[in-house]
Amino acid sequence: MALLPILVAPDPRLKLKAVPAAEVTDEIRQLLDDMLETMYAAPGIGLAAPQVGVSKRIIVVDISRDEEPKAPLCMVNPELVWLSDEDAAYEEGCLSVPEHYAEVVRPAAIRVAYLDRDGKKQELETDGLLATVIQHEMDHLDGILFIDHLSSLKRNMILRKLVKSRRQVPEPVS
Ligand code: K1U
Ligand code: ZN
Repeated sequence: MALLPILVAPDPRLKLKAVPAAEVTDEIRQLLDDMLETMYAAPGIGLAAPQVGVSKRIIVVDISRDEEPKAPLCMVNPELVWLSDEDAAYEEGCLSVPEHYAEVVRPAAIRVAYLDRDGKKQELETDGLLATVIQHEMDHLDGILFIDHLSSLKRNMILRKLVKSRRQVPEPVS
């Protein structure tokens, strides 16, 4: 297993539309394991492959609490097949937009079709935080960050702060 570096906005690789995985191979299973390890270490409750520089339609999610057993979800080529008419607002964060949080409104419940780590077709209907995190991660697959759901004023303020804080970190000596 390996910890993967997480890209930070405004990295242009975060704005690309990811391509479907042709099939679930051992290489994809290794990527899923590395993404889970990276997500738990961050710590986070979700991670999409584009955040670690891999432009493939793959996400991992685990919203279990520290005191609960781990409940990792691995989704390859996820597709939203139903969205509720009702909306819900959650305070969202993102490992690629560190130290910034904002309320985002999304459909409250979803049904998502995907391939599991064995390449088997699955469907999951869910709501609450899990529905929010899956939609947030699926947005990453289309190059969309949670700040793209905010006003351009708020988004640009956050992006300027991220650029400024990156300038203050010394470059690693190579
Ligand atoms: O960067 C990401 O896509 C992961 C992101 C997922 C997310 C969080 C909240 C709402 C929508 C999507 C995170 O995990 S940010 C970190 C976080 O929320 C968290 C970290 C540790 C414990 C609990 C939450
Ligand atoms: Zn994110």
